[in-house]
Amino acid sequence: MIKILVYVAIILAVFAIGYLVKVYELSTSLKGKKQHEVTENDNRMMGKIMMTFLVVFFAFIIFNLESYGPRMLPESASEHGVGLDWLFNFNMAILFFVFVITHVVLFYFAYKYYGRNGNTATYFPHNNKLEMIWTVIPAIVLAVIIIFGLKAWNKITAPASKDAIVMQLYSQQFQWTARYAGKDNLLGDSNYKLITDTNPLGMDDGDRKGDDDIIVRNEFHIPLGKEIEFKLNSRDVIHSAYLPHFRAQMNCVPGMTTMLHFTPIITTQQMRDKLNNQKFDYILLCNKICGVSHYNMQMTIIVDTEADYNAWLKTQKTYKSKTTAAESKPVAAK
Ligand SMILES: [Cu+2]
Repeated sequence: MIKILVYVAIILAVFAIGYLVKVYELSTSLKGKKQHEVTENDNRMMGKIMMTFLVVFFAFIIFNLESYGPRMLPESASEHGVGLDWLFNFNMAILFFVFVITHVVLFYFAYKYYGRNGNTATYFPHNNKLEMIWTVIPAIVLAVIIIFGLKAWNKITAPASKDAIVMQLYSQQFQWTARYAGKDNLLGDSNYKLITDTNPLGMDDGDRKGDDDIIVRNEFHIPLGKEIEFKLNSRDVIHSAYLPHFRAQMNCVPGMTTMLHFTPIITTQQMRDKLNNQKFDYILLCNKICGVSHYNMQMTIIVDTEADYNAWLKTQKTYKSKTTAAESKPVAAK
């Protein structure tokens, strides 16, 4: 009911303003003034409005920075992410600098040099020096940004080091499965044709490399300070593995293997202490709208110290031990 009343009030207010404008126009025509003549007073008023806008606009920006700044991601938990954050801040600093200067000048000049009767604008069609300045300076700044960007990009997309821990992240509507390559650090072969209810990754039982693989759902652990190489696959549509705290993202494309790698530098517990939030967890998200439950396609990541990681890994069953246990029930897993 209140909503309807508010709408009615807004509509009536619009009508009222319309009528006021009409009354004003009639009164000016009665006074014998030209209806659309712009007077010096009007220009001065416009100048003041421009100045007011400048102040309100920057107050609004500061308010937004204050209220939404704390919602930004915490410091990077991966090695390369530190450099990426630096690059991001470097770009933002340049943008903010230019943004503030251009806007202050634009609105302040509109206020200071409002149209005065009898004043004419200076005819200023061309100035080589000025054009040189506004071409060369942005060109240099852009070149610096691009060089820094390319350097970071080349580092991130370079092949992972040979001793990186190999893992697979397998995406499907709407969940993630993680597979560790195990002791041999080699992922066993898999084939989508072998997928069944009990073999959701389509593991090839004939490939011995897969025997020591470890498959986990819901959450996976990675060790601090060790490079992890993720091989990404998809069972159905395009998904995207997004690990915001590690500043990493890569598409998972059906029929091909994509890759990303990073080195975690802050454990889950350290990050919880830093953020003063003991419920904090790193997260793997899907960042491609892949269907109705896309929003809930996520997996928890735990960054452990190496000792904790090894202890956790020991509690996990290998693919071989799981399958043999399933085949010959009472026999204990190897
Ligand atoms: Cu998805």
